[in-house]
Amino acid sequence: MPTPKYNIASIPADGIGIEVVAATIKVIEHLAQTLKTFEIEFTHFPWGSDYYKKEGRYLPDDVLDVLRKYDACLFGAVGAPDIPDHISLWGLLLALRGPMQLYANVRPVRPFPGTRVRFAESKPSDIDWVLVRENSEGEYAGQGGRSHLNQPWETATEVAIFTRIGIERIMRFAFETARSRPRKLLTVVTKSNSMRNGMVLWDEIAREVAADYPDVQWDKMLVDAMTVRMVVKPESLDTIVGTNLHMDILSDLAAALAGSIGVAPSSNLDPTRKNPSIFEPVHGSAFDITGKGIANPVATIWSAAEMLRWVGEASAADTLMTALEEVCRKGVLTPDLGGTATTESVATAVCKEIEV
Ligand code: GGG
Repeated sequence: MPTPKYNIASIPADGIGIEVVAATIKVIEHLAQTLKTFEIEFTHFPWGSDYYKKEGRYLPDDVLDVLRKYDACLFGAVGAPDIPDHISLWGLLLALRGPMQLYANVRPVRPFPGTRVRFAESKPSDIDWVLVRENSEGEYAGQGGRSHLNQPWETATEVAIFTRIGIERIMRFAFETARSRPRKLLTVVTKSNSMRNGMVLWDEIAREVAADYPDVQWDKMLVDAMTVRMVVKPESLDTIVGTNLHMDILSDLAAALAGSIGVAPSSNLDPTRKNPSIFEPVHGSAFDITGKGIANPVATIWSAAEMLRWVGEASAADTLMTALEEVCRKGVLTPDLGGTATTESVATAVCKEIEV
């Protein structure tokens, strides 16, 4: 059998995204050279805030055709101090997630070696969650506008769009995810007491889809109550699904509770596989530490392991995760985790550990 080869689009973009993607590519190339069970080639794309300043746009017009030639994308982070966040986010990341229908954003959360759970009463074993974020519609539908500018009655609307097809596909994805895990537990997060249209549709579709998964035990929570449950009863949760905005917020809380956002990975998946999925750390561009060489590469390396799993290299992904965890267990940690290691030294240590 010929050795499989994967072509990956690399979009480091901004700030520490550039540093952690470079470190991750070094690790993945080393993994491929060591294992010799697959080949991988990264093609670099310069899209980000510097490109925007030169070209007046974050992405070229043919970006979707370009990216569809690749098996997957590895993304860094978006955001620059001199560009409003809504311009950079909508110009780059959201301009890819929506049109490519990367509707399932999967964010596993568990304490990683070198981190400690943040709530005094929690044990590390209490947190082992998979957060499933609806990634294509809802509060991020981009609908709304401003009128009566600079008048006392100036008005802004931000319209959340929820479709039956959009809710049903993420709900099925979440039930499948819950079914694949040992505890087969799913919590559906909404806000259907005050949001009486879209959120009620979420509740109705959750009940309909649940009928097809009698082996999955599920419940539903209002998002406000969910924040309390994540802190005081973390062991009662396993797989969690919710809207784009709710899960954006809850996944930051989850990462902080488990230890650090510096180790939190994410996968933006098109489960139909018509478009290349995008793998990226949950964290942003962190320009306060950009250029210092101390950004934590763990979240991006873990995201790249999920990318390998997605393209069909589960065994290589396991090898990488074992090496990554061992490096952190041995105390090779960046300053956000209380260590003195650099981005580069963590990557070098993971490369060495892969050879063990
Ligand atoms: N690597 C992820 C990243 O750059 N995130 C920037 C951000 O602000 N994302 C918001 C979102 O995912 O909704």
